Amino acid sequence: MEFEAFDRKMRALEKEFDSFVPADRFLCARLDGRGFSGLTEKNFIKPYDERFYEYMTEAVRHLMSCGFNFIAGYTQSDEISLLFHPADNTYNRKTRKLISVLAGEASGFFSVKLGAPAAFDCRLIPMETKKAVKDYFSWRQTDLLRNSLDSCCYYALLSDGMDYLSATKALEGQDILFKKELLLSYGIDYNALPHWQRYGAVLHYEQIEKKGTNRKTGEPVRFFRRELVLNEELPAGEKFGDYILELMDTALFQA
Ligand SMILES: Nc1nc2c(ncn2[C@@H]2O[C@H](COP(=O)(O)OP(=O)(O)O)[C@@H](O)[C@H]2O)c(=O)[nH]1
Ligand SMILES: [Mg+2]
Repeated sequence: MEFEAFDRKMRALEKEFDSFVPADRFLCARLDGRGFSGLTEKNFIKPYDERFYEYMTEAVRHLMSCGFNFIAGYTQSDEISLLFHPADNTYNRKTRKLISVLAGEASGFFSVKLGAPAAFDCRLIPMETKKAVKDYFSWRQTDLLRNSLDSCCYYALLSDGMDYLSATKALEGQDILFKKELLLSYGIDYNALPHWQRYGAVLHYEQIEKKGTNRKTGEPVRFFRRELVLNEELPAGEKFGDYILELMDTALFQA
């Protein structure tokens, strides 16, 4: 078989199951640390560690600066949700390229920060409506609210000498009030914990006003530059979803 025909045949194999996210869908990517329960146990303070949080927010910054057009990146625990700009058409929205490149960028970046191998998986969430985008982000934040309270209680009990199974049993079926009171008995006021531990953090673009000097005239000038900013004071629940939609509307207006 001549090489061209052979090449075509082999390339067709690679493409057989390629799929593309339609341009009219809103799109999110979610990355999640692979086996981070073990990785954090070994390398970070439990249940929350400022250094881990710093690596995660820096990973979001890296992802938002690596060639895609994202409106916002939300991080909570070991996960990152990225909202694509509706006009972003990188790799023609080919799913395998988006998934592999984003997982690769996050994994490479985090590994360098940690100084040891670390990996992220990635999935895509195509959505038909803005309401779905709002619900998606509210849902991820609710996931954090539930997990963070459990996590704090769990580690309080473990540090009190309880074993894994007894701690899990002690929390089973208990409501929020019980868990908050349990924490208070250990001197931990859950409501006073740093905001990011309970609500996560968002990186998004803002037009920042800068001051400079006109080189020719020497006169002071003002100009705007698009910069990534970190919001660590996020609203909760439905309001968080609304906040993400506001960021999207601002980005669409500026485009
Ligand atoms: N030490 C520490 N662990 C964290 C922090 N944020 C998230 N984690 C841990 O990361 C893990 C994330 O859960 P999950 O993705 O379900 O577990 P995985 O499948 O092992 O990656 C949990 O075990 C969390 O306790 C943090 O700030 N500090
Ligand atoms: Mg994980």
